[in-house]
Amino acid sequence: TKQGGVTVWLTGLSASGKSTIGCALEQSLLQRGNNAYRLDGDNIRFGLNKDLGFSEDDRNENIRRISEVSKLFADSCSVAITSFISPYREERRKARELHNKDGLPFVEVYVDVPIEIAEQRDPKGLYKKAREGIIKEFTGISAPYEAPENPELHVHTDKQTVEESAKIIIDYLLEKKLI
Ligand code: GGZ
Repeated sequence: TKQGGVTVWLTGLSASGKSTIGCALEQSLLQRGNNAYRLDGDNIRFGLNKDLGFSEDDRNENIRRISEVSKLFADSCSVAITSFISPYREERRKARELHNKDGLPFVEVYVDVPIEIAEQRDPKGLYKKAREGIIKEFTGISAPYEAPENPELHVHTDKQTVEESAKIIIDYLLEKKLI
């Protein structure tokens, strides 16, 4: 039978590991012969959403558009993998609802890491700039992050490797017969 589509929605702080896990997940899906497509800041915030910044309104519009696009990919029988902070619970709920009303499955994955560890990683020096007040409204420092209460999956990137986290997601998709 043909693969059905699904959206795997990764949420978590900056430097939590969303993009890295998304890449690993995409690779293993493609190797298994599944269609997969990754949406992340590099292909969305510099294109479709280049008019948006990081105010609460802009983040919500960012997530709304990404929800619509991921739904289209899922509808085309692909595994859509989204890697965005998506800090607001209500907007993630709306993304789920948008999928569910079209009968498309939505798998929320909380990519969890203590903020201290994310701040130590600071691969782009953004936490430092946020502490210095150079970047305003930075998630976890001067803007909220509302952790998921009931995600389908919860991975801890300070305790699990990228491969382990990706495998947890693949195993879930297999168990639920979504791939
Ligand atoms: C949070 C910011 C900010 C502010 C720039 N707050 O680690 P990164 O660099 O590569 O990922 C972060 C990315 C967040 O964009 P999202 O589209 O995922 O955010 S949201 O879902 O909230 O709309 C970070 C960078 O953009 N960045 N300024 N103020 N992250």
